[in-house]
Amino acid sequence: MNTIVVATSNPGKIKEYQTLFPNFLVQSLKDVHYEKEIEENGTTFEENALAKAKQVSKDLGIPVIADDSGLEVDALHGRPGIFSARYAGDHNDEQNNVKLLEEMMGITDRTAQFVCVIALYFPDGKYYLSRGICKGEIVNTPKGKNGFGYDPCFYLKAYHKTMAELPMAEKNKISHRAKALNQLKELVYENFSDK
Ligand code: ITT
Repeated sequence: MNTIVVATSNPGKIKEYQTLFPNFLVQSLKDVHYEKEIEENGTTFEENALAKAKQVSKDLGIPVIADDSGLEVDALHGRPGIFSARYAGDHNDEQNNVKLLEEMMGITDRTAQFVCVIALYFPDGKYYLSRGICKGEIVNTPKGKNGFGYDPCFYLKAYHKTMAELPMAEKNKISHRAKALNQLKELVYENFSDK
């Protein structure tokens, strides 16, 4: 089976990529035994996605996908943004959600968006970037068990549900990640399939 390496340590992202690419074997950094630290010092999703994909692609000598994503809340002037994973603690989804709802207490403007930037990097230095956005609102009380990260706090008006109440197949039709990936799908099929 053709493989795609996604330069991520986030199991939630890997599950989604595997469902989005049913004909490929999607491998995480752990799966390919990549243990080197990856610096995410960028000031934008684009810079961080590129840094992750570039480092791993150069080291492994193969094309690599990376994803930098997060939640931008309008009333918080776009925070937590690129710091979404480390907002309250180190990659602690539960603590992040508690902190978010505390910060949003008493605020009536609940609008927010999920952002995902995907970088596809080739070892010869060629690369592509794509950005996907999904708009919603921050709830008062988290709901749902699916997905990961801020999904239980992210309400989708059209579905009357939080992102964490949607089955993965539904999330994958409308998510920021799916939208970003759709723009790169052709390139992935061209470059990752056996010719
Ligand atoms: P890698 O860098 O190893 O890929 P990470 O979790 O650190 O994993 P990011 O720096 O891109 O990745 O941070 C993404 C964070 O944004 C993630 O941990 C969640 O808190 C949030 N996030 C991104 N996409 C999300 C989604 O689809 N649903 C809910 N939260 C999401």
